[in-house]
Amino acid sequence: MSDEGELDLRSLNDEELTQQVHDDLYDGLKEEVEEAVHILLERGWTPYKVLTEALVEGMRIVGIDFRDGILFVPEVLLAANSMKAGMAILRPLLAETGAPRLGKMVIGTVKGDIHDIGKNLVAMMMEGAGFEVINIGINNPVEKYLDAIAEHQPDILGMSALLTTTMPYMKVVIDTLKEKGMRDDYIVLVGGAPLNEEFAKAVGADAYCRDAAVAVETAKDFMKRKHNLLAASA
Ligand code: B12
Repeated sequence: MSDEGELDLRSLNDEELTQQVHDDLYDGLKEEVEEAVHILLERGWTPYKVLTEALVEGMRIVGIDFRDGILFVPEVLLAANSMKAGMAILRPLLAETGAPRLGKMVIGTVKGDIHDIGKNLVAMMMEGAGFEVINIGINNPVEKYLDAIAEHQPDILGMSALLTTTMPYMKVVIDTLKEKGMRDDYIVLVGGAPLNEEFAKAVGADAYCRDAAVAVETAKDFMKRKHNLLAASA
């Protein structure tokens, strides 16, 4: 929709409004996306439903047209900023569970890679599930991961990569952990669109997670195992 912003978003039903969010995200209309997120929440949508059905689905469509050469970097940047604005509204709501802390995670995108939407989404969902998350941002060389691990002593290390050229860097980080005899002290989860399970296994990660919901389930699983092991050895 490229009209003069005259469209009254409140007059749309849920389905039309969701469609409109996809269009507004595509067009990089940050304020419209923010308004629609507020309206969907007011209508009783859960933050998770808004996140997945309105925002993530919208970004998926952007991804297809980027791949096909219909959208270019500047447009995708605007879309990404709109997505982030929507996520910023949802973040405190998702984190508001009051659940007891399940564990601690350090998460960051690897060196050479500046994609951070998926990583931030995982961070948000993990917080929402009760994990303490230290998000170390994008373009992280191995030293940054090591510093964060030393400082925060997490249970889980999460690495994100969206490029086939940057995903091998995960192995550099894991190999460094091995060299230092620290690999088994952490649960290493990896994610990003070009990865898969075989890759995760090949680089020595504990698991590949295809999305944020799987990341939460996988993290909980591993934490349960860790506690059982600790209990057994006590
Ligand atoms: C948005 C975007 C950008 C934005 C990034 C903005 C930002 N702040 O993130 C901008 C415009 C900057 C960008 C730049 C580039 N991009 Co780009 N980008 C995308 C796009 C369209 C969407 C990515 C996204 O945000 N998806 C939405 C989120 C929610 O999904 P997600 O990232 O996959 O994350 C989920 C899971 O993967 C998983 N997950 C992710 N991380 C982690 C981490 C852990 C620990 C776990 C457990 C799970 C997990 O959970 C997440 C949530 O469910 C993708 C297309 C695509 N299909 O992925 C291309 C894409 C990744 N980009 C691509 C390219 C080529 C580039 C550029 C090289 C373009 C250029 N010519 O400059 C640059 C590289 C910049 C760099 N050095 O990093 C290619 C990569 C191709 C390849 N095979 O390597 C893609 C696939 C597009 C394409 N088909 O051509 N890009």
